[in-house]
Amino acid sequence: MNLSDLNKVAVAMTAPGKGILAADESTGTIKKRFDAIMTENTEDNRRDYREMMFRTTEAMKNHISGVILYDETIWQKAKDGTPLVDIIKAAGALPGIKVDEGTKPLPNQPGELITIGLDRLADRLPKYYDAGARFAKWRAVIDIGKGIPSHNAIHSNAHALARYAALCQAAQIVPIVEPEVLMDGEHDMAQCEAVTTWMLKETFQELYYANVPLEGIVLKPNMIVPGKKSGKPASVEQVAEATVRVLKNCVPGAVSGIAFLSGGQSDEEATAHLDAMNKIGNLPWALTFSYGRALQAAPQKAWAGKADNVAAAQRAFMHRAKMNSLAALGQWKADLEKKAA
Ligand code: 5MM
Repeated sequence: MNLSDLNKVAVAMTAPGKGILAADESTGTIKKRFDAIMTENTEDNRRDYREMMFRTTEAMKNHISGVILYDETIWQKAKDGTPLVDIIKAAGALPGIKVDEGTKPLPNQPGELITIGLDRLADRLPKYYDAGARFAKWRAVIDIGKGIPSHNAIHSNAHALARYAALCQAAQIVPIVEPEVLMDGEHDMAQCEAVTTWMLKETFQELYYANVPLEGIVLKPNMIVPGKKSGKPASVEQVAEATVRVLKNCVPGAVSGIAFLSGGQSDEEATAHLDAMNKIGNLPWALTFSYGRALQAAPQKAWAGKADNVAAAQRAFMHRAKMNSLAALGQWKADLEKKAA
């Protein structure tokens, strides 16, 4: 492992004013997104949709540091035969790859999941590196509910994240470590804070046991928000303060950068929360975005599966990328949203 080169990639992924486009929806997840815009989930439609974003040159060049791809996409070619990976690279962004193979029920733990995909990972990583991937992603999913999460779910998922991270670094690929505490459910903000703290502490302990140098990873955490069904909304400032508090308590300063998931927040909420955290400032890590839904909901709606709508969809993608880029600098203002509408 060349740690200095890994660190350069991790720093580039969280460069000032830039963030990551999470376009790694598995075929089942993208189907749900396409169903919502009444678009058939075909290989060509998936390619056309993603090509539309990757060819939004100004957004990719100025606001996007890297793109997380699904296995199908990393091998896919654009309509004119150019590999999609080459389009991403030409825009100055880094290609990345989701390497987990989804989740399975965790044995003896009703309602809890374990992320799978470690078995052949050491063989798969060099192929992704050769295809252009310079970073990878593995997502652990922790649900809050009656009697859960269990220690077993927290520990098993943290252990898998650490094993994945060590394998990636050995293959000269920067691991995005994503321990996601879901915002579905009735729990309040204090429960989200307690469980996220537990999961992050366990994850960094396991990364330490696995000898993973933190200068060569990017952390992708959830923000501290109340459960969607809690009925207790939180202000932007409350979310920002709680999230920064948890990160300060759990994340060593050696970590190269932090890129949040959006987790089902509205587009504007995800932007406002990131901006408020960066306005607090004086933190040891760069704080940016690695959004899936909060970057793509607007362009998906504008595109609606129609070639005639590509320009409108690109404008929508450009707008969200720019807003989140400003938020990553702590320079976003709510009235910028209205101006673009
Ligand atoms: C883009 O969605 C990713 C893949 O999801 P599936 O494996 O379920 O198909 C997902 O891992 C995503 O990268 C993160 O959760 C962040 O996305 P959001 O939408 O929460 O910002």
